[in-house]
Amino acid sequence: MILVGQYDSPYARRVAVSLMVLGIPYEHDTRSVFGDFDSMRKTNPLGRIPSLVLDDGTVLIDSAAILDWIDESVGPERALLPRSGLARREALQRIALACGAVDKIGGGRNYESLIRPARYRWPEWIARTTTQGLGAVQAMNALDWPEGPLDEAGITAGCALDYIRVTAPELMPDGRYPVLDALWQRLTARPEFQATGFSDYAVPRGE
Ligand SMILES: N[C@@H](CCC(=O)N[C@@H](CS)C(=O)NCC(=O)O)C(=O)O
Repeated sequence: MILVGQYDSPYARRVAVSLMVLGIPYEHDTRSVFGDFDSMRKTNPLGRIPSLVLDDGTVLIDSAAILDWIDESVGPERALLPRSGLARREALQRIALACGAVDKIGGGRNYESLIRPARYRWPEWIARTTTQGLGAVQAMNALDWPEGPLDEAGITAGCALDYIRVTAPELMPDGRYPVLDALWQRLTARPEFQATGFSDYAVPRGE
């Protein structure tokens, strides 16, 4: 199978880390969602990442749908998301906060302030999406993140935190969110995170 999407996308990265945690081998297609837009649209009509191309040629799109397929493939004993009940609800809540923070800080603030040409930028929108993203970060910081085997909530939180810390470091200075500092340190030390690390935010900059 082929995972399409660079690891500076926390959505692509959470799929990559999940595949590694489960020991599922994959090839990595590193086309850029911006630089290879026309080619990317042939894989996913939305022109977004991640996609997962299965061995029979089927293309799965959207990280949640891909992770759902992975969990179903490995069976309930190894699935990374609890099957039902309170544990599932709590995990989904954590995933919603982590993905929501990325949507607002990445797809909102970063795209608006880094990609959109300066003359078209809307400061109020940047402020609003930053407030929303940081609301999710603060809510995550108020939770307990017990140590244990990597599951989908932890993987998604780690990818989101690393994305925010690399692309918008001024939003998460050391010490402001101590629970998340410790969680980020613990998770990014894991081999699956080390193997999918990134330090450059490879999107075109607006004028
Ligand atoms: N809900 C989607 C979100 C995917 C997403 O936002 N991907 C970003 C990269 S992090 C992307 O493709 N952005 C380019 C665009 O939307 O034009 C998922 O979970 O896969």
